[in-house]
Amino acid sequence: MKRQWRNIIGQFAIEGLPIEVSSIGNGLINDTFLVRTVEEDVPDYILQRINSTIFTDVGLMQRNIERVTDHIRQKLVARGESDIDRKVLRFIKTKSGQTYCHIDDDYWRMSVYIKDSQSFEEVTPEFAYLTGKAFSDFQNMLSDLPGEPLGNTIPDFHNMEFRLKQLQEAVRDDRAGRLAKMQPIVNEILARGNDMCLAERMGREGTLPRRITHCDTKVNNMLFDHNGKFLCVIDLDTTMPGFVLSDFGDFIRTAANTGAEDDKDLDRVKVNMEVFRSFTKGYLEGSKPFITETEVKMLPYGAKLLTYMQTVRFLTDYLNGDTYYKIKYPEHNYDRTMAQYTLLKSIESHESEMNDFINTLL
Ligand code: GN1
Ligand code: MG
Repeated sequence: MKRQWRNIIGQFAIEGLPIEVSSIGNGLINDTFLVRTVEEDVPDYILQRINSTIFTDVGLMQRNIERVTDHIRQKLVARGESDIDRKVLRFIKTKSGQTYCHIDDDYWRMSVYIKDSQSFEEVTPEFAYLTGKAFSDFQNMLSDLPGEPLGNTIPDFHNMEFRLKQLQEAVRDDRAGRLAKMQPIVNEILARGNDMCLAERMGREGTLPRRITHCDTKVNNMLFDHNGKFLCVIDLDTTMPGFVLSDFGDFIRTAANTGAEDDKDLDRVKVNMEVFRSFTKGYLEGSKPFITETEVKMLPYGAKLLTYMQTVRFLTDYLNGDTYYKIKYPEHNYDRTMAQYTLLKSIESHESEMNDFINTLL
């Protein structure tokens, strides 16, 4: 193992002897590595380089994560759950007691790698139901987090008005000279702007509450065991105050898409209504203790909103010349934009069917 790795890992109070570091996961923001240890009875670890251009207040983010994981752990203990280390992330402190370390220009953190776990890019309807239940349980457990509200890790992160403003600035500046090609889509996107800012208006009027939300409930941010049973939610960076629509919507956007987030074959991209129905059923069963009727009725809107928001964000990044998301090839953000936009139109065409389904559950 390279000296540079030894130096970083050596900052943390891990058990065992690290022998190998390899890339893992496919997040678009941070860099994630698996650190294997030599001993059989000692865990392996996840090491992450935090993208501090995007997460500008690493201390605040780590404090949020610490509070969230401690609280969930306490709840699981109180319930008498078994196998708790596979149901909530456990972060490793540095030898000086910090939740992250800062070396040269990089910020690093480590957590225990959850044994025998796997992640997926899509789920079967059966597992969507269980995931919906487990996921609302995550929100439910956090509904009585004591103390101050969590900090806003990235201000305005899921604020649609702000995201549209960023798109308008990207259009105005046309920094990468890509606007001409995108103008028709830009027009179609902006035409939906007013409708898509409804949640923000309701938030201001006090008719839609802010709760603790994960804000990145992509299906690949969830771990499952080898039988496909939900274990835990990972990637807690953006856990902060938000609307339940965010988390419901991001799950549908990713797990109920018959294609990939960046599919070049747009014929593959559609909303899978069976996954939608199963997840919704599970989600509503688990969210009963806290969710309001207004929130329930707006869940299909949430699926549309998050897909719209992701279209706007990929489009903005494409127009800006790919400054935010990691890309694997030059037109990657173009393909992502088109795939998300296609999914948005599919969700729009199923919206009344989604609403009808919700009404049958109410
Ligand atoms: C990013 O880091 P990752 O890949 O889990 C992004 C999300 C987007 C997602 C799109 C901090 O999540 O908001 O929905 O990509 N995270 C941040 O796949 O911007
Ligand atoms: Mg992730």
